[in-house]
Amino acid sequence: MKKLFSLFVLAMMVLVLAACGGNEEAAEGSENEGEASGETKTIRAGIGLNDSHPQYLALLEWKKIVEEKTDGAIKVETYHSSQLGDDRAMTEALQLGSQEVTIPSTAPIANFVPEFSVFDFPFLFPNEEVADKVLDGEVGDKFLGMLEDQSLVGLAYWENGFRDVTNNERAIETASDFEGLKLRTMENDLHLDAFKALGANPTPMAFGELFTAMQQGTVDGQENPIPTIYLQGFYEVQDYVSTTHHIYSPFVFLMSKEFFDGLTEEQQTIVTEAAVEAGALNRKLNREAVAEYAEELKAEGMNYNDVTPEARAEMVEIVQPVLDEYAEKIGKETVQEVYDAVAEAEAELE
Ligand code: TK8
Repeated sequence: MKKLFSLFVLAMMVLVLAACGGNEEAAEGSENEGEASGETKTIRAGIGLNDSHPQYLALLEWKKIVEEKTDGAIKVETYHSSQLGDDRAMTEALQLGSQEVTIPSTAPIANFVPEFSVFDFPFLFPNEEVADKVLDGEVGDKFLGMLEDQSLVGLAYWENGFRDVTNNERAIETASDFEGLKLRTMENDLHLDAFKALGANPTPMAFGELFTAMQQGTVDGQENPIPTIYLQGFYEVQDYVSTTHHIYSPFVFLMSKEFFDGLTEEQQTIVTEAAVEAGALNRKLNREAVAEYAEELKAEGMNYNDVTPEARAEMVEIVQPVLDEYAEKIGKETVQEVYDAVAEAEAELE
């Protein structure tokens, strides 16, 4: 009996030592020692649009999913209205590790990865369904992979939307109406060159400075999707809105690569899947809002005109030499791959 009892005690001791050793391994071995010690990681997530925009509402949904699924191991602080800076500054902050998440349009991203300009080729995407298929498919993934060299991780594509022109001079009915217009553009050379080709006088400007610039007459107008035009109150300082729908603008949910690499595999899966899930909400809210907000803009006294397909076709013809020039810069094969993916998506959706 005594021998049996001693053996039992010995076995218990071995088990207890093994268990402790296991925990120490987890602490040392896990990519993030903090988790083993229960330390919370904080994500600073900033955007330029205000807190009524579908982009911010979807960011709050992302925060909710991530905090719930990580049981609070990750805490998300959300900032809107350019509180942490403009798109380029926030993207640079991710590269430096002083911010963890931002969700800019592809246009400013082209300053870090020039290939992203292809998504700002006017009239590339005929509708949202084709855009979703291409962006959420192989081609979209290939472009997200290009971000890693810039110390950035692209988790998902969200939606800014089809961009329309507002200004204080005249309705844009045909390409000639752009003549001499001082138009603010995003900080993207393709946007600048395309609007110059249309006869406008474009000025690149951070989004956070735009409202004041329109209020003071520094610029005559700008271009953004209807939800942004309405929710940012542009109707207070703009008289005309014309549905050029000249570009479908994707957002990219960006995370600092340094921060992403410091997450456990499980946390990486959680933040990525949450970005896709919240992105679906962003797209849904954005699309549901366009018709209602268009009516609101008219009710606020804006002169609202739809641009005809013929006028759009004329604009494409005028900017085509600019697109050919950028296709050379970006790589004709890369550009062709995107156009082929658009054609394939259209065929599948027919
Ligand atoms: C907001 C911008 C905005 C974009 C622009 O930060 O700059 O006009 O369309 O949504 O990213």
